[in-house]
Amino acid sequence: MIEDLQKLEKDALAELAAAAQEDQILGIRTKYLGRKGLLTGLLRNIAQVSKAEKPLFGKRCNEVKELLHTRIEEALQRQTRQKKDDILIKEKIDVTLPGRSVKYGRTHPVIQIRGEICSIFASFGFSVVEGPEVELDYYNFEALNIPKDHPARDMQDTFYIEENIVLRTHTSPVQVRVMEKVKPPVRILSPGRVYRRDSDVSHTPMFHQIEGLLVDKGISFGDLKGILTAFLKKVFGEDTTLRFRPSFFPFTEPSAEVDIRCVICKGRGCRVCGQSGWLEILGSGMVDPAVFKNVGYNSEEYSGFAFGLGLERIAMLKYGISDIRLFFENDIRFLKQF
Ligand code: 2NL
Repeated sequence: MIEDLQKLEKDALAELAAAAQEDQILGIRTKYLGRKGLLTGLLRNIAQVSKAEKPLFGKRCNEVKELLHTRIEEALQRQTRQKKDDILIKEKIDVTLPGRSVKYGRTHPVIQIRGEICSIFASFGFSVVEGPEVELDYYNFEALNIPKDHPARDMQDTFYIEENIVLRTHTSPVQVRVMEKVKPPVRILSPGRVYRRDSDVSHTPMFHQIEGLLVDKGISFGDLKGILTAFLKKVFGEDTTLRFRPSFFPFTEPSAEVDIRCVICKGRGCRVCGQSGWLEILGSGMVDPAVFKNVGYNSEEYSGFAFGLGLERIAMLKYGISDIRLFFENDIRFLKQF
């Protein structure tokens, strides 16, 4: 019996030394120390041991039980520690690695120009107003004295939603809506997206426009020249030379295009100005009495001027960009430069 006990102890310790997994260790515990385990079985058979040997056998049994119990607990603790170490090695965080940098966006060049122009006119006392991009034919054309047979109203030039609903081709309808609601004096600026069926290096189907309108008693063409000259000198520099050239718009009379001396060649003639030495910047004029009549203003009492310009064109001239489509490709390498 004593020999059996000795063998049991040796076997158990050898099995424990070879056990790597938690369930293997738990299996050894059940096998030897469990209620139906081998050591428990030996103790149950103590009756077969001679009287003289009984005390020694009992003592040895308890010693073996103690020893196995302690060794099994140790093995389990080692196992738990090993599991934690494995996780730490696998999911190690290197705190010395450099952080991931945040990529900053920036304001689109067209929107930068819009901000500049709005602040200049704000300093002249103009307020900024916005309105719908999907507009009634009446506000986009009819109220602005654009006749039914005007080429701008053709399907080739305008996006039609329905027979009487269009994508606005300019932001003038915003100003008509304001004049319908408020009496003069009016001093407003209307920036926004406009849409025309056109597409090449200098035209996109959508572009940004700013229009301005000033209506009061006694406003003359001299006021138009004074305000637009002050404005263009602020955008392109105080030494900018201007030219007011007679033109035609259905909603202004008289009308004038405003050109500046070419910023690229200083007037000598180049590819950008088409050898003319001048750059077309904006269209303008004194509001036509027909438009005043449509909004219920008395053109005997009030007069005013209006103007409109394309923001992409201004940004192209200011930054020397030759293809308008670059503004809308969302290429970060292009946008980062402004
Ligand atoms: C251009 C020319 C212009 C206007 C816009 C306007 C608005 C009202 C009444 C009269 Cl409500 N006129 N706007 C006037 C002259 C020219 O724009 O070449 N735009 C890109």
